Amino acid sequence: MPLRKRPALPGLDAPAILKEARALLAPRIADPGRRAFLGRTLTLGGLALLSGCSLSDDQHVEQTLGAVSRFNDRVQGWIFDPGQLAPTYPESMITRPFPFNAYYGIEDVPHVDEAGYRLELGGLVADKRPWRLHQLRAMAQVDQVTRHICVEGWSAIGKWGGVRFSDFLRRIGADLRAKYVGFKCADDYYTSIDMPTALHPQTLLALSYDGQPLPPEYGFPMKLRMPTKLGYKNPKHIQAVFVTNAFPGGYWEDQGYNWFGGS
Ligand SMILES: Nc1nc2c(c(=O)[nH]1)N[C@H]1C(S)=C(S)[C@@H](COP(=O)(O)O)O[C@H]1N2
Ligand SMILES: [Mo]
Repeated sequence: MPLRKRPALPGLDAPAILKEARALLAPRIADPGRRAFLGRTLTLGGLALLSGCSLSDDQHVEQTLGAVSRFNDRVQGWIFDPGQLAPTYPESMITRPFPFNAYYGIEDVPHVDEAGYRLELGGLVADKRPWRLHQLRAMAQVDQVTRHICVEGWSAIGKWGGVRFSDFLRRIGADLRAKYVGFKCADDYYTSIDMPTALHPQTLLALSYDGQPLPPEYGFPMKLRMPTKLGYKNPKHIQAVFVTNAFPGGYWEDQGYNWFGGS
């Protein structure tokens, strides 16, 4: 049992709450000295002040950690440098076989049929005509060998090819001043990203994996591949793309994962 001197808030696990708050705040503090400082100085009172929420019960704790996470989104958005590139790797470093992950097992991977497939467009987009795969293949293609980092504790290097997402957004007349781009997937997964990341030069609407059409398990017919973001921000089996100023959330983000999810 951890020794607690003054249980100021009976029923609340203070060390656990502070640990989670530090984890939400720390990734973006580059200087180890300042990270350690945060580790020593963040108290429940400080957390309540920072978030503007009282910590009187579990529901308030949830709200507070949510507020910390949104604060972290703003900081990450603010320090995100649209010109800074994520590392790329030689093909000899590709992880084989590349790991599969989803919120279900590999036996439940959706198999999308190319003949009937249309990518739907919505929101602040001038030309909402749906797209077929061959139209995307006709656009300029880029290949990229980058590292995918999953919060479940693994990372792997893979090679994705496809259309620069910024080219696609310009082509459909997306409002590039809008805040968010949202994605709906064939398996009920959904997520959303900030516009600066959508326009980042390494953000790809990926149609291929390792030189072959994207296999079903890695997201056929297409996934959004962003080496600047954690795995759960990279939607597979995209069915619809929409541009909006209304916060769209995401499958894991709505369950508490940090929304910005930078890597
Ligand atoms: N449609 C969809 N996209 C998804 C997921 C999912 O369950 N469904 N899982 C995410 C998570 S948590 C990870 S780590 C990666 C895994 O991609 P991979 O199978 O290519 O390794 O997909 C992301 N995109
Ligand atoms: Mo993940």
